[in-house]
Amino acid sequence: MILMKDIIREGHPTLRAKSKEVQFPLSEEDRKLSEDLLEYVINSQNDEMIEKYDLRPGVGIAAPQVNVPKRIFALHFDENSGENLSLIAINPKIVSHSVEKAYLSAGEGCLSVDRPIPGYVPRYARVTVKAFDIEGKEYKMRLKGLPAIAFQHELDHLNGIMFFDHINPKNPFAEIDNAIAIDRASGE
Ligand code: 4LI
Ligand code: NI
Repeated sequence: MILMKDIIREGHPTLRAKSKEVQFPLSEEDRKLSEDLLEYVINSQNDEMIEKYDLRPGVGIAAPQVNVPKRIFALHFDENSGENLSLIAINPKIVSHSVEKAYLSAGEGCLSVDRPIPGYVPRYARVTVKAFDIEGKEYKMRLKGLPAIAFQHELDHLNGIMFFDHINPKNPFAEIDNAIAIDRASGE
């Protein structure tokens, strides 16, 4: 299982690398990695598991964060977050997006960043995405709210981009044109 000690932090070069496409059928290793990533986000939202293994909560984690530069990430939102979505995304892409933007009014956090970095992170408010699951089946879905934000945050990891790269350095809380603020962790 993935623990906090397995997660690389800001400054590690893998977080700035462009991750490689994954080939199908998935190797046993890639399958295990995919399942471990999803298991981490599920466990990280469970109070007993947090306490027992000293996990930091997250809704998303990407393979490069465990020092594997492959295009895989996992997202998990349970009912309490107002969403119900659990996915492994392999070779993911955004096929279309809204003109409207969105940002978390509380800012973004990242399992690979140990300090709070204040500021708005502009994202697309709605995205239509495509990815492959572990069986190699392609799926397509439309996301909004926190899932849309998290998908873009994790996709950025596969391209060596960190959330704070998007923060306005002059004024981290500068108004973002044509954007909606997401206040609750669930969005809307
Ligand atoms: C406990 C159990 C307040 C501060 C509000 C916690 C279950 C921040 C928000 C959670 C913030 C769960 C989250 C992300 C933010 C802040 C991620 C709590 C886990 C809220 C997820 C990837 C950015 C995603 C909304 C600096 C590790 N997650 N909060 N940002 N939650 N969580 N991100 N922002 N301010 N990061 O962090 O998984 S996109 Cl579900
Ligand atoms: Ni992150």
